[in-house]
Amino acid sequence: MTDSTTGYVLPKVWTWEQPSGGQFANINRPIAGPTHDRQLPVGKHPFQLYSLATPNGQKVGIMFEELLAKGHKGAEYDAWPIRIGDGDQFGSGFVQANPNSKIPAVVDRSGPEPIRIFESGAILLHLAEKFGEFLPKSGAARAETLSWLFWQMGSAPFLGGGFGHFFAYAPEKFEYPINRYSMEAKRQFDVLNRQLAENEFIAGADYSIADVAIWPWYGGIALGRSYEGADVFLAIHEYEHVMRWANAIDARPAVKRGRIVNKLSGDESEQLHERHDASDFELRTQDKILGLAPDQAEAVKDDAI
Ligand SMILES: N[C@@H](CCC(=O)N[C@@H](CS)C(=O)NCC(=O)O)C(=O)O
Repeated sequence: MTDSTTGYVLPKVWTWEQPSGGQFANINRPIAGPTHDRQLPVGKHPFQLYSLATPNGQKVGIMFEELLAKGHKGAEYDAWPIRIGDGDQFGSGFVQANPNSKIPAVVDRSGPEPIRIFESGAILLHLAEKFGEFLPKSGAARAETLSWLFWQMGSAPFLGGGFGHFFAYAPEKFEYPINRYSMEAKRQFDVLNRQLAENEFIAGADYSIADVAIWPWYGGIALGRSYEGADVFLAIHEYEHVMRWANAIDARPAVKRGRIVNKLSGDESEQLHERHDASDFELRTQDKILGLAPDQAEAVKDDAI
């Protein structure tokens, strides 16, 4: 079947022939599994985080920092960067931690046997249950929190993989998908706006893993940090309750720390490539590392591992 407008011939069976040309096309492939042998590093703390500070990655850095801020010393973690643009997610060690080859992945080494956890929602749930924080124990409040957590897991792919992809990353500006996903993105912002008109936080009166999951995606766009120009394009300022909430979450000290964990781009003072200690936020952001003489900078990096 040939499309009369584009001339595209729809084959009977799809085959993988060449990268599509969009940003990140070189890391996309239609098969799973490892492409190369590479073990993951393991640090000294009970939790090992393998991630990157994308919205999905930020959730977990924020969660660890919130738990530590509450005094849970058992939530100490080492955070290692996974350079998805270089294909680190297809290394054999990472695939063992996450057979889906996507960041974030966590290995919980606090018990007798290491436990792998992948999918950011599952990681937040694991940590919330383990430390008894940011998730009500039972009843309607727990159901509400889990509903919003899973809302995020189901909705954000339309925001990121749909709207964000076609607005920012696709090789051309295609009107049809931009219209389709802008409509859905705005509908989702309206869902949040209505909820936040009645509630201080996403799932009610208390800050929860629903906020931790939703803020990096929706707050990121609201605060103009994701997909340059998307906040204006989607007229996000009209969602006044989302704006109020996005700014309030952004002001939390643990969020300020957690969102820069494994951040490899942007302002150097907001890049913490590896996190092994609370002092790293003060001492080992890239501006600090690069401000040192080269031999001292190497010493700082080596010492961090
Ligand atoms: N549903 C997953 C999505 C994870 C995901 O899509 N991660 C992206 C970065 S935000 C990734 O690792 N992409 C690399 C790739 O697709 O190869 C989660 O929430 O953990």
